[in-house]
Amino acid sequence: MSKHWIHWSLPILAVLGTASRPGVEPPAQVSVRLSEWKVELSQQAIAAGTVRFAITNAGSIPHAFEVEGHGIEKETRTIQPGASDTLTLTLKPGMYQVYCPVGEDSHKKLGMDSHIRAVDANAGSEHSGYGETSPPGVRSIRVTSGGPVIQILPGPFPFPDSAAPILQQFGDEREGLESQVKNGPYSNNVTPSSGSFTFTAWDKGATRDSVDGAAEFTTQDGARWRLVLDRVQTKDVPHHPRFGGVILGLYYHGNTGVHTPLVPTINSAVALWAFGHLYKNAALVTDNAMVHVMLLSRTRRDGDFALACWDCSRNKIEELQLQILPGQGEPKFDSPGGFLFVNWEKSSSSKPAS
Ligand SMILES: [Cu+2]
Repeated sequence: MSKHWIHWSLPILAVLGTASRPGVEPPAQVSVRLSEWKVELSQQAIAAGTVRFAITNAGSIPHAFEVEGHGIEKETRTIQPGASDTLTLTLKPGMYQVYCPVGEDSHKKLGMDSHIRAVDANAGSEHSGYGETSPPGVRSIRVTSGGPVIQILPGPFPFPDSAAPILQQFGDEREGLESQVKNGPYSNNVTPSSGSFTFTAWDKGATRDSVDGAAEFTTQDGARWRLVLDRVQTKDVPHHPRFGGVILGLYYHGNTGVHTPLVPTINSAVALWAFGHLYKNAALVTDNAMVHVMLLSRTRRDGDFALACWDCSRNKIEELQLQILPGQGEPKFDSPGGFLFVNWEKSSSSKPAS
């Protein structure tokens, strides 16, 4: 970084030397490229003073750009895919956070988060009161199932009109998703089930996240299933770009433009994809089951457990969802729709002891 900064600082000092002649030199410019799910800057440091951010949305869904720090909190309007905008600010020396504010920070949590240093060029050194941001500590959550248990069977998505405009933004993925509108896993077609699910997940950043836990449940045909979680999936999953790792606290789905809109807008305490070992009536089915787990704001109502809201983000976070799909290239499960989807409607979470 510092080598990069030194290269960069020389033209900046030259600019400042002539800044007394107004109109001669343009403000220092930083190019910003937004995409799913990152914010890329042409440089991580710049001379303090007037800075013009030239922002391009190179992604496939709308984004925006916000600069925050030292009393500044300014953002662009929403920038459509392929469009550009600018933001000109006067930055005091110090560290600023730069991120995408779309989706109540869900884009930020998915990785659209960076920073830039404004450097006091006159001080002639890098020591102007900023420091490296310290890495966030390990965070973890323990989730225990509770309340009514239901199995969700394939059926139509109950909010097709709300999802339709969001689906327009999904490009290549749209066709696959549209077939799920008519017959997919987010349906009102539910049947009572029984069982339990307990797990612990650790958010250690990037590729080191981990998970430990097991579930047992009975499906509507009387089969007894057991799932033992093995490891966190850290690579992209179809329809879930950059959904690797354990994500604690995320507002997404529905109208947020983050992940499939064929799930109502929700707030989650934890979301993860993992691999697991799956057994049916004590016989191994696969060691590569693809597992999606969320503890989220309640999407289903008591009684018939129909999906009750398109925006469920303000409901109590107590619905535990477990979805299990066959591993890549493996046959569908012997279950309706070929998948397993079980909810525990009044679950709870806590911080593990260590
Ligand atoms: Cu964004």
